[in-house]
Amino acid sequence: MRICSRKKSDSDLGKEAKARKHEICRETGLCREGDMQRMGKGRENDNKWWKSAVIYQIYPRSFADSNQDGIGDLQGIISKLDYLEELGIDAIWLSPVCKSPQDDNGYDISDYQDIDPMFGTLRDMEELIGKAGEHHIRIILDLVLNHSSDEHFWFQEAKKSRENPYHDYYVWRDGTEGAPPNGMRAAFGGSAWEWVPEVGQYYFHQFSVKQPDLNWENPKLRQEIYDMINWWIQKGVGGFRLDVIDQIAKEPDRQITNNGPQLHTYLRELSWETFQKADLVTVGEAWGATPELAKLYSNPDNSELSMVFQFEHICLDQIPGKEKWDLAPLPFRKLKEVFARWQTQLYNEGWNSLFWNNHDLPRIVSRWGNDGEYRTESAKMLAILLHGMQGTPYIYQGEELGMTNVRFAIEDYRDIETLNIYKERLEKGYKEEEIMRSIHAKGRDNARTPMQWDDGEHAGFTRGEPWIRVNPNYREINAAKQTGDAQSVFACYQRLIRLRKEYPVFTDGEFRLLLEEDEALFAYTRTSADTQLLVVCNFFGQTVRCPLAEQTEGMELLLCSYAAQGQEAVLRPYEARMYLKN
Ligand code: TEU
Ligand code: CA
Repeated sequence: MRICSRKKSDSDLGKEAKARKHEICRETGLCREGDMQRMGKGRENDNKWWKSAVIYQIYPRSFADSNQDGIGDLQGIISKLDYLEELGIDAIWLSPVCKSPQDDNGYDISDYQDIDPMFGTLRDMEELIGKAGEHHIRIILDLVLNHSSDEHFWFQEAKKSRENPYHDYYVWRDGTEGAPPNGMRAAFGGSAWEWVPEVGQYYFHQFSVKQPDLNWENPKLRQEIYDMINWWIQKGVGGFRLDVIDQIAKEPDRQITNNGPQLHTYLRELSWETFQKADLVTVGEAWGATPELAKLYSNPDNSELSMVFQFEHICLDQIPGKEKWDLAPLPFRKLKEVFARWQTQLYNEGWNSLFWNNHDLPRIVSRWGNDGEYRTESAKMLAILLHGMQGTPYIYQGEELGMTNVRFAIEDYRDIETLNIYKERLEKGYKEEEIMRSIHAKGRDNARTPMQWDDGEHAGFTRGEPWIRVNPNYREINAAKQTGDAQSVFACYQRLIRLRKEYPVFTDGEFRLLLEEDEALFAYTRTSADTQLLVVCNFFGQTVRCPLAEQTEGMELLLCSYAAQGQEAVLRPYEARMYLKN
């Protein structure tokens, strides 16, 4: 059989024997309980490397193009390792590079154990892991385990007949054409059910129709996944990001998508069979996480994951019952409340991830900052605010330069979600300007325009025709202009990364929110033993009085978002200051 017989080393075979033994244990339910008890004892995560690490996310197709076909690739990343080492990051999270028809830019995988030719070969991946290691950088892969591509061998088989051994790898329901099992909708628009006449059934897909959901209830499917992950661990990767992990335990009959009842049982088994065998970082994408749930996911006993990406600070402006495209003002006081709650609740009981951006989100400087007059100051302010908190910070490519959103015409967008929503909303009668306003504010392509390396053609990303247009502001905003400049956004990120290595208070200090009621300032302290960090940020475009002037007396000013020194008693527009008492 294709999947089982190839690409396996001798040591994999030993693991398989062990895995088969586990399979029997799982069926009897005996040994797993013992495993769980053993795992529940320690605080294995207390001194992990990833607690003081900073992780950089690369969206490979938009990072650097080595062969001038207009699409970024693995050799392109290898050519930029010096830049990343200069920035100081510890690990790279790579968005998916496995074989894929690219319906959703690689989040639709057709072979988990091969690289898409668009990005290079398996040899290139091995070279990247090795060379990154020489730069003290680990490689974190993106595991898409909720669904595969419909072009995956498993699905090709699964849709042949109900008796096919792979049929049960996916989620099927009987029905008649035109009458889906229920009214569930897919995240990218349309029904979540797709009819396959050959088998007389519908398959379930939470994302595009080319992303059929995998059936985690099937132990055979789970075992295939563990074998695949262990194969990557043996290649020397530093960890994994787990795509929409809170959706794997879906129960469509009860209309449950995320946080299904079996979720944490699956995660503990997954972790036990794979991640716990090595010293890895694992981060699950969990849109539906609350601090309570995050404590389960990131329990210090290491039974599940290192941490999750939660989105409460991102979804603040989401109107209940509406879509993300329905724009509403950003609530500043709520932002403080949400960060403070996560910082406080996970202290000693879990671990936070810290991020403003990823490949699905608009650029933070265009959202909470000011991407015009105060672009540099506000980009630095947002960096200082986030990197002073407890957790593992993530930087999304270009964030370290203060890259901004774009305002393209619809023809220039490439993202499946954007194109679908444009069509859907036009049909529903929305005005074109209104739809475009939403896309400009929230569209995922804001994050996906090519990395701005220099002021040459296509920003130095490619000499070919880029797969998506470059942001026209690249002559002003680019890496070449910032790397040698001590006042740049880049230099600020570089400094923040170094500070985290230098002072343990960044990793372990206890968080306390100050000036809770203030309408313009976000301020907090981090305290451990005899060290205290104090961060104060003006989130708006007006100069305000700083009520903390007394408290900062005698403290060392570590970092400020302005080049020129200001007055102690006031904060200029988007001014952030970070102080230390040692
Ligand atoms: O995203 C999950 C997800 O639900 C949203 O981020 C989604 O992309 C959209 O913004 C909802 O409005 C993950 C990946 O990060 C994303 O790129 C993939 O498209 C998606 O899963 C499917 O794999
Ligand atoms: Ca290329």
